[in-house]
Amino acid sequence: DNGIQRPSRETVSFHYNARVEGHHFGSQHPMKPWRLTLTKQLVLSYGLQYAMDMYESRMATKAELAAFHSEEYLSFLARLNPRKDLDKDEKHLYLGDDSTSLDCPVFDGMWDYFRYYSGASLDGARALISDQSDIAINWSGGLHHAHKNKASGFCYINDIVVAIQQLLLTNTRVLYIDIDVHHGDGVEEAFFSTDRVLTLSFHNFAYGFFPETGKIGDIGPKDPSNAGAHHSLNVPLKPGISDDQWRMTFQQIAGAVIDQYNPSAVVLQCGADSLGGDRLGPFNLNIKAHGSCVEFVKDRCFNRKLLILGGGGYTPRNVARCWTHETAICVGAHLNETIPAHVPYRQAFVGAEHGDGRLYPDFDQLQRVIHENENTEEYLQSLVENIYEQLRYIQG
Ligand code: ZLV
Ligand code: CA
Ligand code: ZN
Repeated sequence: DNGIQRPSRETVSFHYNARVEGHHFGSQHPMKPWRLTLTKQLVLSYGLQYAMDMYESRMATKAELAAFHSEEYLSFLARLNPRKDLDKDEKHLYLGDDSTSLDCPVFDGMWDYFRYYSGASLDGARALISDQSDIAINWSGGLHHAHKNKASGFCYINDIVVAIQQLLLTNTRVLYIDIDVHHGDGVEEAFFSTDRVLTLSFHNFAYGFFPETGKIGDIGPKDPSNAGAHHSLNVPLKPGISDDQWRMTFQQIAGAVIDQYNPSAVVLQCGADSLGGDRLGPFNLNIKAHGSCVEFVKDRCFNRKLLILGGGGYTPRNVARCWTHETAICVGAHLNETIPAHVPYRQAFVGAEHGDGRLYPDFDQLQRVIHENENTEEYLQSLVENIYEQLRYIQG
């Protein structure tokens, strides 16, 4: 014992504005902002609001978003509404061609929706910078595919990039970790040429699986004199990864990256589409395995600022379970396995197919589609060794 005392607990702040909830991408679209209603209700029913500072987030301004996005693109988004006849070229330029623009439809109130989820990430980043908070949470954010000039994969505004830009005002190095089942391509691209942000994405990689980028050898600019060389790291996993394999791979890699890069702030995107039973993702993870990443990063990042964001997640009851569990990890609480009787929408969590009113149902026993595990121990070990090799070029 060296006599140095650990302050008893970190201050956790929760950034949310319920006005994100009422927005709809369309009835056939997998992205349901309603999952945020369910998450909020579950967090409140467990009483977690008494263990955190709760902030009603404000809308980000256009000027704040212009730190990353172009003025032209933002003006286009601000003018969009479903009753407007769109110029075909402009639509193609900003929302993609006719097949991809189904991913990013035009819907009512979209500009407000973008500014609310981005405002919450910015508020979180500022609470960390001003030392009002040690761990800031925004489950409505984490929209990692948006580019400077273009919407992509359900993401129009990249709240992660603007939040990281904020953190860079007072932090020399920011580490971005992304456990959404999709590759965090927009964030990687935004910080491709700098060594002040290291991006690390774990994702499913397969031909035909969106966005089809993020191979193990994709480590940043090829030109070694570019500061960003070696500062993009990717862990391409295969369908069906087990809880134990995930924990091992994540801890070996994230642990080594944190130690080597030594950031003063970490942003963790917690996309819940890496859970078993997700409508889009082919992984088999249970909630506690997903949450083990938050636990691990929180422990390793004692004395560093931590921004926790949402992301994908297409089976709303499991998204709510997952992010409630992860909120509890942040505040250091243990939650009862039985979901409180008084939670609104409790029926979403009951019934044999919906997890019997439990917080931690065993997805292997619930899933209708079981994704066979294609990850061998040899394959995963080769990924870990490959990353260790890359880390020799990183200076902390
Ligand atoms: O979770 O989409 O595969 C962060 C995130 O990472 C594609 N999109 C695109 C490329 C051409 N295709 C097909 C376009 C389909 C448009 C509608 C769906 C509709 C119903 C059910 C599933 C999808 C869908 N779209 C599944 N995967 C896609 C991906 C985009 C995935 C974005 C993940 C976002 C929030
Ligand atoms: Ca990812
Ligand atoms: Zn995703």
